[in-house]
Amino acid sequence: MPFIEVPALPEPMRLDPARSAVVIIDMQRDFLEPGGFGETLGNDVSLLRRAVEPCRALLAAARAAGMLVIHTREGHRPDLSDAPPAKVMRGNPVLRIGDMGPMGRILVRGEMGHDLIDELYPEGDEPVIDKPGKGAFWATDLHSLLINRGIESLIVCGVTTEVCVHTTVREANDRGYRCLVPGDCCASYIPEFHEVGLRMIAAQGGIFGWVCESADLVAALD
Ligand code: C5J
Repeated sequence: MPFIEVPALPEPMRLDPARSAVVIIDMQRDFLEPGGFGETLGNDVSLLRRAVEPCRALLAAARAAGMLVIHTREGHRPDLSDAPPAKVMRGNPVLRIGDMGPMGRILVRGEMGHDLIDELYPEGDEPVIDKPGKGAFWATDLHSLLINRGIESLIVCGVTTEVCVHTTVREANDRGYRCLVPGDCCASYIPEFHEVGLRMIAAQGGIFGWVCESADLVAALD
């Protein structure tokens, strides 16, 4: 597929689909379903559902265009040796990371809650990056996986906008990747943070990247 141009802020973005990857951040039960990490922190997890259908449609278009699709999951080793005490002990949640909840141990790899939601489950050999932090580059092999495939632009989707999506976009920007964020493919427990988070990406001439509507991206990939 030749270069595509996507209407975006702060300006239209030109993308080479062969050198671009879709990165879906943390669309896990622990964040989207009742009884998981997100709910233990006092959040209304239903607020994240709005990103599911736009992500599903974008994934279908990206797969049809032959693009690389990568999924991430936030979580920790069962012995929590990669979980900073500052993260485990913060706040006053109903259950802490590692505690047993209705979907297994909270934010622990291999548990039901840690896995991706059925609607956005990886297909074929799509890589899944297990990350202990907020950013998808910290303590993972994502950067080498992208370099080795000649990827220069990322389409970053998922949850939550101002936390793991933002951290990943910032990390990617410093590593030289051009990032496009389809805003409706992201969501937050705090809707105003979602809105401001998207504005922060595209502000100052696109200080972290570009922001678009997923329908425009899907149409460009068609
Ligand atoms: C959070 C995430 N919010 N995936 N993780 O702790 O945004």
